[in-house]
Amino acid sequence: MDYIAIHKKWGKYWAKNGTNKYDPNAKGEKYYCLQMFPYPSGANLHLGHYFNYAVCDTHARFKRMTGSNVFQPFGFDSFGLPAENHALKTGTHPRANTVKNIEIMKRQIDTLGHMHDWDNAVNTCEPEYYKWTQWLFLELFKAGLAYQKNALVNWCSKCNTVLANEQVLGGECERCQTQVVRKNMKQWFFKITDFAEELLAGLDKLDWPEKTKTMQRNWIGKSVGAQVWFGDIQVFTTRIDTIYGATFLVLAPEHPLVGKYVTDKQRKACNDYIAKAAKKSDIERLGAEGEKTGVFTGGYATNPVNGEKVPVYIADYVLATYGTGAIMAVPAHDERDMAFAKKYKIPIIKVIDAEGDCADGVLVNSGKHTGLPSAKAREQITKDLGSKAEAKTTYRLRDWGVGRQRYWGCPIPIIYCDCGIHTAEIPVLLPEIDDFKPKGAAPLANVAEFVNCKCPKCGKPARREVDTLDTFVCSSWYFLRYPDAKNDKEPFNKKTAAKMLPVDKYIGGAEHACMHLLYARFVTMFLKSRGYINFSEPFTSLVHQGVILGTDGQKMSKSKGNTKDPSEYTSVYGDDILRLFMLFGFNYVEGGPWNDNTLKTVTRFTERIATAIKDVRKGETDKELLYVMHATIKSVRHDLENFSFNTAVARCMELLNAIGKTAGGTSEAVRTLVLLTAPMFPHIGEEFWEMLGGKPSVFDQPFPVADEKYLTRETVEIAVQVNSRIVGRVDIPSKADQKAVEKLCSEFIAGKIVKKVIYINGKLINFIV
Ligand code: ANZ
Ligand code: ZN
Repeated sequence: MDYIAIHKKWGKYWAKNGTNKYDPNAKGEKYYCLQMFPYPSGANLHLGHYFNYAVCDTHARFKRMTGSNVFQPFGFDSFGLPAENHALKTGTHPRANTVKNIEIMKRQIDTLGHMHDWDNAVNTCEPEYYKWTQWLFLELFKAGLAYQKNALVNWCSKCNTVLANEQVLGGECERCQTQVVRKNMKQWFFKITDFAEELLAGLDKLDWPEKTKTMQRNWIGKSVGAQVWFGDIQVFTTRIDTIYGATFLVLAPEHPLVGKYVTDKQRKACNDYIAKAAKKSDIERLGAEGEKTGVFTGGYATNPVNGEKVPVYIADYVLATYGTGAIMAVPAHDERDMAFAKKYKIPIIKVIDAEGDCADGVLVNSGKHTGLPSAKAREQITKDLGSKAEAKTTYRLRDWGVGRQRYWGCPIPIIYCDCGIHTAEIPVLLPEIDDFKPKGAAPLANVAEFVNCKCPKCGKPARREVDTLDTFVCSSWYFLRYPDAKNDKEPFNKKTAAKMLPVDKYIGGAEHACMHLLYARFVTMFLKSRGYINFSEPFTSLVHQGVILGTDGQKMSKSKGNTKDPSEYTSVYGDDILRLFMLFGFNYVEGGPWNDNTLKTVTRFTERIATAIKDVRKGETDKELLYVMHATIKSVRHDLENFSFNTAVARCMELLNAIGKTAGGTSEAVRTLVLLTAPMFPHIGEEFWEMLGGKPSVFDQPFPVADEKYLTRETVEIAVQVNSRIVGRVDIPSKADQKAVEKLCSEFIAGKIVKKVIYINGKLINFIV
């Protein structure tokens, strides 16, 4: 087959006839099928893109054929570091690069047969889009949820920018692996913490991978406990039941009360320690392996439950940003406190009698609370401490730092004037400049025409904000824009959003579990709270594709030299065969190492379908083929619905084999096979449909429906064993019970004494004689 010619032919046909256009008024229930949009940083699509876009398109086309009105838009996440770093490397302007790359990627997305409609495309670096990203910022600002504060931020000295906590992996910048340092800076934040409880509660109802939900739960990190005052030091604890065993307190090195407790004698040691701690990342500080270090302040506080004096230490395993930045340490029941107490020779008092050291149990050594079970004791002690304790729930989730000191991003629409901080008229356009290199300060600060403006309130000279927004802000709402991508009056029409959203199926990498997916949920909840939309969860159902590894079993990467260029395959076989190969060669959610042995299998399969079409025989379909055909329809429907593509292809191969074996007519089965496989190789599918005499597009045909009445075979063949060795096979009526089967097998046991019969329904009978 001339695959390349087939691709050209149908690509042209679709373009000319608008086959892939989305008609909001077409019949069928809307089905919003969305794949995470790509960064146009490198020029060419890689195999990961194919695995996401081409393979998922098979699901979308299947949904279309089963009667849904499928909306499967496409766009580009084009602001941000990847595009900017690429531009820095190649020396070209990020805009020029981005525009060029988008054109190339668009062509590739077209040729791979993705069923989308460029009329609905979004491109986040264009003012038509980012004007509304700025609108979102202003909405948050007006609601008091976008604010500035001085904060210790994660700073990457190579990217010259602030990173969100989520962008720091193992203490390193997720992009360039440079050690991240902490820097105190005034930053813009979104108050995602206001939605912590809703973000947590919403997870229960979502059809998402359990692992991803768990990651979000841990990231939000809800802790139910109490705040307790040891004098003026307030600690947060989840185990107030252990308070009689609190033999010391620990303040984070950054804690504001450190100065008050440090004695003259201890001052130098403390200052040295604080300086050292400032250089470590939170991850290093919390690491379980690391030795617990700290220093005595020389000061003491009072345990409110028994009036005893406890020494106050500084240690970096207590984080300033969590809870109250101070803890009561209970070495008998907390591993870190134990390690610390042993090192500094602090008393260890056991106060809980339990299976494990850290488990709940019954209180001992605990004054009047002795004998209470832990849960009851937590309640009672909190109550008995009166104003010195208070039940408290905390979250690990921090507000989202959104300011970036980079050029290639969405400008923050804020104006500073001596008379105050004001919102700017949008869009605030990103100026086209030549020197966009990061210098530690925002590159926009050097662009006088941009910075200098008139105060919208008093008319005096004022200055624009020069930080740009984290690119995750751009992608936190794009799914709302797609159904209304050309709207120049508002970010999206309320009615359209109500009709088209939420997204029914969202597909993308698992690495987005705690950033993009959390931010998008937050923005959705926020917009709902403002009455713009009527739903609080953007993505009803989520699928993560697996990772495709190199032939060596390692993650594909240029540095390892194990990458595969898709064009190596597509230039010979066209995109459809690559798609079919990916469908067949991998478990979609598991991924796995690249192995092109099965490439032959799928081309042979395709060629053999072509032959079956040419050799099609009129006449009645025999019973056996009808059975296989309907069983295949049933499985393929299930598999394409559930992203089990490899098994769907395998079942179609079985049907093809059955067609090859039958003595009866084949036209009905061949027609069914062509319809079942069409979504798996869309161009070839159209060609096959035409070869059968069908009128294009095959994707306007209904997907075959299994008829249950063919799914019970009248007879089945079972294996007959005597003493567990196979002695023959017999055909039995499929409804026959064990007694009837035994009778049919009597010839095998003639003259023998049967001691026991093992019958596996419809498969095997074993006579023990
Ligand atoms: C006393 C205690 C006794 C604790 C015990 C635990 C076990 P989660 O569940 O993760 O919220 N903690 C509180 N603030 C901290 C901070 N800023 N940095 C480091 N650790 C901090 O953990 C809550 C527990 O972590 C708190 O309960 C506190 O130690 C510690 F047998 O208080 B616990
Ligand atoms: Zn002013």
